[in-house]
Amino acid sequence: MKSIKHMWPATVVVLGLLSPALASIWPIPSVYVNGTTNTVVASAQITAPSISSSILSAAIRRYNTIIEYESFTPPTDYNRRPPDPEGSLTGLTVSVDSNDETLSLETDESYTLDIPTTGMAKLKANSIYGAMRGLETYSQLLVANGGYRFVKSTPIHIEDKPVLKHRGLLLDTARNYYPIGDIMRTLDAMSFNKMNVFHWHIVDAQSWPVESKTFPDLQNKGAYGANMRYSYKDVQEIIDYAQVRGIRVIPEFDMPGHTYSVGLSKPSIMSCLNKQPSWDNFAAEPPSGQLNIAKPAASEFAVSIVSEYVRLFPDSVFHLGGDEVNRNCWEQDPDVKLYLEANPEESVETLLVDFYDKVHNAVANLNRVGMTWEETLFHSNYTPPKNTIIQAWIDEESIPKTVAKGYRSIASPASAYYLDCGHGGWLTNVDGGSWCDPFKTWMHIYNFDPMANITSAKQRKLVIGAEVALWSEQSDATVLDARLWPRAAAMAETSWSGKTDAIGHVRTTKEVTQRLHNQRFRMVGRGIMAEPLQPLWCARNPG
Ligand code: CP6
Repeated sequence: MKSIKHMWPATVVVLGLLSPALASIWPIPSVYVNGTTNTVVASAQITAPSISSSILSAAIRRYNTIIEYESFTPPTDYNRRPPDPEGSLTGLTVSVDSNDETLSLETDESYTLDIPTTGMAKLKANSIYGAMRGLETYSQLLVANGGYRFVKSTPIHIEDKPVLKHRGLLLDTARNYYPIGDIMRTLDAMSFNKMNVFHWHIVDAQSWPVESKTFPDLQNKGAYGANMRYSYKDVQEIIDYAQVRGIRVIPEFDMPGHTYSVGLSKPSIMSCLNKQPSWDNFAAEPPSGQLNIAKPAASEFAVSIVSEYVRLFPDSVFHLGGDEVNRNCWEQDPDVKLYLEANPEESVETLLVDFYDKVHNAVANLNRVGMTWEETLFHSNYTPPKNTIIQAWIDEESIPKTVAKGYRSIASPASAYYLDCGHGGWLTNVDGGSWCDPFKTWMHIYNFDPMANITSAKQRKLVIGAEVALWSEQSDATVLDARLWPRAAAMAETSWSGKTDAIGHVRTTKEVTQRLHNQRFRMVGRGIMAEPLQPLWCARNPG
């Protein structure tokens, strides 16, 4: 990059140190250079003369609508005299190097945005998805005050790109059902925060809401009810809705544990189905039930599930679950016992390794990359293929441990990123205050560093992402927005912008509070029922 100082004689500031009145962009861009003019918005209209991507055109229409209807005054500006109107903005032109619509882990999301004191703003990106991120930033720069709309402190030069490539949100739609409209609103909110992966924990022990063409009874018997189902068409709509927002959908079919709902239609391939009341000797949660790993039909079933759903979900990553298996369930199973008597060289451990191997091979043979919870790597004798993405959740140290083994890691420590653990004493009589406190404040989330305790540059590169998780034992659509937002936005910023600013200063929650609160108000204005962080008074009287 050319010298910023040379190109921009006006004040050169790192945004992280700016007063929130100047700009309220969330997540904060990596390079932000500004002047001192207050540009009035004559037109904010976005145009893209040479763009052929229908996905980017749709994004431009969407942002034109947001911009047209949004008249957002950050609460931090309420008590401020409107700036003197000076320059005049006449719109934004967007250009991209490529109209390729492929969306993957490797997608380049960088962009540059220039807003002059007078004239047309310019947004440039390598990919259409980078352009989308820039559109979001542009929309956030427009503020209303005193009857005008402004972009304050122009000229503005922004160069931006994410620190982590995978900035995800897990939603569990099996413990409780979420209508697709609520999922779509969640995707909207993710795009407002530049998040790019919807990890759809679509099935679990308690229900199987998604249609299966191979085994229709999975859904017929496994969904909670006729109006609590996801058809192929619903899934397709979610995937399309996500893609036009630059969001990948990674499906998770959690196996061999967490599968009681499979037993409703396929009891013959199950172990320890519905052991009541001693379910806790057999499973992490009631109702108990795991695929019977001694039966070839069980792994064949698992492989059929992978083959079916890679066709429905186009993303190159497919999540196989693999977490929280209960050995006792298999040790007590009569079929497993018979099998092991006949095959004394085998054990529950070898059967489990075999199972993992079959599903991971199926994923590889279908040209997908496997993703799995950390137990597959750490709590079994299995060696996953080297390209497997390991989602670390049990312990914060699991992330450094994963990358030390040479695997790519997604940071989802329960201690920081589980928005609703389900371990608040809801079934197990565990009193609150365990290692998994069910409520984390946005500050706790913001303070967590996915790179903590990883010093080697090579290993830091293997931390490719971070994910917050909303497990739904105690959530459904009635509480969705407030459980997620703005807490998920805290991780959205640390995963996009990193923990430090351009001069190496670690951002503190104190410095970012007002800006996050402004983002919360922006989200509310856009239809997301995010929680307040503080009394409105504090936002109006920052300091
Ligand atoms: N369901 C599934 C869950 C959890 C996991 N997998 C979970 C475990 C512990 C806590 C929260 C959630 N409810 N399928 C673990 C990945 Cl504290």
